Amino acid sequence: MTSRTTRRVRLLGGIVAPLVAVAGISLTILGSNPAQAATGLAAAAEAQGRYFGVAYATAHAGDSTYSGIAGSQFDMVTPENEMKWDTTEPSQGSFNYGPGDQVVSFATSHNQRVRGHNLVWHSQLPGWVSGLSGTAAKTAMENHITNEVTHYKGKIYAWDVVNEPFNDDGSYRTDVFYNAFGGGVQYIADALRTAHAADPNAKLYVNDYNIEGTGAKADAMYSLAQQLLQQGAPLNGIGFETHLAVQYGFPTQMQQNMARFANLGLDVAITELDVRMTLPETSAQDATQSTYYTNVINACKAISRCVGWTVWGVSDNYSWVPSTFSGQGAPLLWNTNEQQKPLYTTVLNALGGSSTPPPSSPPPTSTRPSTPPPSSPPPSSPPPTSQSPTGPPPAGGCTATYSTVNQWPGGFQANVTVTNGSAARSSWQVSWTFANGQTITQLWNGTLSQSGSSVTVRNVSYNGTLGAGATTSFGFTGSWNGSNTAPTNVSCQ
Ligand code: 9MR
Repeated sequence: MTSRTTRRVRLLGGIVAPLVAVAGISLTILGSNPAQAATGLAAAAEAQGRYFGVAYATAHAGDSTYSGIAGSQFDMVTPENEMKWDTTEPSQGSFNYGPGDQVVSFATSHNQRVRGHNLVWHSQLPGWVSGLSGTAAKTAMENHITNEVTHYKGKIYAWDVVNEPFNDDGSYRTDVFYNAFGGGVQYIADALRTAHAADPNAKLYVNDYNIEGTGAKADAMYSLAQQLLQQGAPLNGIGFETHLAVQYGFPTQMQQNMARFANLGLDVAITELDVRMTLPETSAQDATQSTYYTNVINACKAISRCVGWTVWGVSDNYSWVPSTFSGQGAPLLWNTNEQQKPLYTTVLNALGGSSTPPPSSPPPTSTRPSTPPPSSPPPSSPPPTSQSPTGPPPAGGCTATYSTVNQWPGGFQANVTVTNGSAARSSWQVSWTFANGQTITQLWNGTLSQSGSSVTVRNVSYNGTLGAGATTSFGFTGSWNGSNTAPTNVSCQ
């Protein structure tokens, strides 16, 4: 967001577009977080199948309070600036992944996943790119995406492939990419396809601000999502930045607005949450801020396909707000002295957590929803089926449970939960043979090999490590013909 958006534009309350369930769209659900128990906000989010993330900046890595909070309270990390074009390809063909690698390494060492931010954006764009046109611009965009996504392949849970494509009135920003491809849908579809080719397992998002509530900009994003899905572009989710301000009101019908995107078969996520106010901080503004945070937590909790929240920074002292909006600040959960604010407890409670958990409570292990939302695909045929192993997992072994979670003519979605035995492990693999010649078309949170009817799925980098008794899961969509029985020979090792 740039200074031109110094005020949250109050969008006129519009009519919520009819909720549309589009037949045949591949569903995506997320895999589990790492097995190590999360604490605080992350634990509370995980307990109801979501994540709680933070924008992390390597510039503050030397501040141990900052790093300590970032490493312990969150289970998802977004690099605040380190993966943007001006850092990663400052001159053409010269790539710099040092800062981004540092963020990935921080996340890995704290068992956190990473949202990649971002690949294509009009801002923080080096001059050599803005000066291109036509084929040269197209090639530069595709080359940048391919290089960066390939560099981080297997390490990124989700990419903001295209960031902030719209003006506040819902028209496209006519940036270098829009101009080169001759339209918004064209460059965004191309960017998504290019990213998908480089890392088929990463979730691919379009991300923007001022689309949280209903209005022209949200409608424009909705129309874009529909067009992308209609042409089969690999779009998995929409990011709602959610930079709010107490003085501009809460977005109109946020939950309903996000739900219509989820009902297209997409994930939705709160990607850059903060709520600023005019300084000095007052108790009245604090109260409004608490209400807004609570509303945002509740809006996401009410939508099955809302996968999690990310706050845009740890503490007020490092927030982007004061330098962008003169006289405003205090938008985050820790204050300028990096002390927890009462707002922290408000958010924790809204998530369903408690700041003083009973010592006997077990840490959360399995963290993802095991079923897709009721609103997702084309429900037609038979009820979901599931195949479960009997008895506890053997010591040193693991078990896998296969569930058909949705099925429609010619297609289906399934989920496999892996439960570790009594010995910690760093990798796993699950195998089975399909009885009816089913073919997997897209798989997430695992690495697939399928030869004829024989399937083997191995862990990906972020879900191989499982403590004793811990669980994780992967999912996939597939095609079937004739019948689609769940395999009974699922093995885990
Ligand atoms: O927080 C980021 C700040 O440090 C940068 O100076 C700024 C540059 O544009 O970008 C900030 O992050 C933005 C994010 O990448 C995209 N959405 C709006 C965020 C706040 O401006």
